[in-house]
Parts: sequence; structure tokens; C-alpha cells
Amino acid sequence: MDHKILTIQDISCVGQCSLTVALPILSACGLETAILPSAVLSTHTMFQDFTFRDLTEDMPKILKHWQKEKFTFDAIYTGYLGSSRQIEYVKNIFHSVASKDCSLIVDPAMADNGKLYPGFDETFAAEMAGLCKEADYILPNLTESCFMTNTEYRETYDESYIDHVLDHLRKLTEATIILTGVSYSADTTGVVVATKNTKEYYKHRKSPHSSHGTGDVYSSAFTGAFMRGHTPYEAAKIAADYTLACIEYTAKDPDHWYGVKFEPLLGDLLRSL
Ligand code: PXL
Repeated sequence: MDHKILTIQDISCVGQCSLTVALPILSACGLETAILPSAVLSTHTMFQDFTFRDLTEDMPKILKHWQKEKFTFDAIYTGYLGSSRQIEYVKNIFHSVASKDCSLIVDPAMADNGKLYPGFDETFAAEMAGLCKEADYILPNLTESCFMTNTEYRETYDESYIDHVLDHLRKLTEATIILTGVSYSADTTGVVVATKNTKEYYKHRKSPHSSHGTGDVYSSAFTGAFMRGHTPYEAAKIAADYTLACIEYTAKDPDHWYGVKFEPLLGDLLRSL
């Protein structure tokens, strides 16, 4: 039977992030994808003067209709959420429309480079930690991990620091942890995939360029590969290779600062599945 996914995150109309990334990637992976927009923004929040329409009020009504139709989903993948109250609704949605073996995949998209995105505070980070507690798979970067576990954020570190962060995350949740952007040397970075008593590291080349929205490309590709039957580690590796290729492709156009050009490389992602 084909898998059905529900993804819950915002629509940033312009900016190559959240739903405008997740939907094309998951669809290209051959997965039927339903969406629940958490908010509609004119652009993502790295632009000045963006508009923001919060769709929290619509969520219970949408859920009620879906329950009447008896819709269920085999995975629920959440990204950027607009408010603390939305996190409560997302928990509710998960309990109401999850199929028997549904995976809850949470990307706590709220922070990077040691800082929370505009509009978020530590209370929101604590609520997001509550959602990660209920998840089966979480995809935080190091900044998000530190905010959710009240751990000191470091720019440079060694493996013992990462083990310390992982221990805090393991106390927070029983989910499989996919910790992104773990870099032990200037020209390499990678992803750690950890469970209660396992830890694997996939190391790859580090691009000197950073692009906005790479986390969304990564989490969407991970979800696509995982739902196509790959193990979490294989899916983490497929997503890392694809994201790196997208960053390097985007870097060829130095004026393109606001997002990742993931579209021309979708064919490569499909061939790796
Ligand atoms: O890429 C994460 C993201 C998603 N949605 C919105 C954002 C961001 C990051 O800044 O602003 C609205």
C-alpha cells in the first residue's frame, strides 16, 4: 500500500523554505502528501517587513472535518510552527489522524547559529521540546538541541560535547535523533543518527557557503527517503548528499541568498532512493 504523509508547516510565499520545499520534494519521492499550513507569510522571516497570517484558529476546524472523513496518515512531518498554541493542536492532530504505525517526524525549525529565529522565545523552545518528547524521529540542529535541553551552545567542540548534547536529548525523548550540522573539522560536517544506545556518524564535505532553508531541504529529503523504505541512517545519508549538492549548486549564483536551489537536482534525489 502506498504511504500517505501529512506535513504541517508554514507557507512562505517567496523564499524556498517550509511547504514550498517539503511538498515538491515529498511528491517527487512518489508520496501522496497532504498539507496543513500553519501560517501564510509573504516571505520567510529573513526578509524585512514580511506579512504573517497565523492559521492557528483554522486548525481545530480542519481537524474536525478530517475526522469526519476518517482520514489517516502514515507519517506526520512537522516543520516551522507559528505559535505555542499550534504545538498543542499538532499533538491533538497526531492523536486523531495517525494510522496504526504512523511515524511522527519533528523538525523543530526555530533556530540556527546559536540564535532563535525572529518571533520565537525560550517558552516556545520549551513547548517544542514537549512536541519532540512525543515524536518518533527528531531532526534538530545543534542550536535547536541546546535551546530545547538548556545546554550551552558551542561553535567549536569535540565528540565529548556532542555526546553530552545527545545525552540531554535522550533524556528528553525516546525518538531517534538525527542531529544535523555536526562538524569536527573546518572542511567537513555531518549528521549523527542516535537512539538510546546507538550512535552513527555520516561525515561529508562541508561547503564554505551556507544557504537559508537547508534544514527544510534536509528534513524533507530525509522524510521522503525514510518513507520510501530506507533505514533512518540511510535516509540521513541520502538527505545529506542531496542537501550538499543543492548548496553547492546554489553557490554558483552568488546573488541567490534567500534559499536553496533544490529543484534542478530533484532527479538526483530520486535516483538515490
Ligand atoms: O527554514 C525555516 C523557516 C521556515 N519558515 C519560516 C522561516 C524559516 C526560517 O527562518 O522564517 C517562516
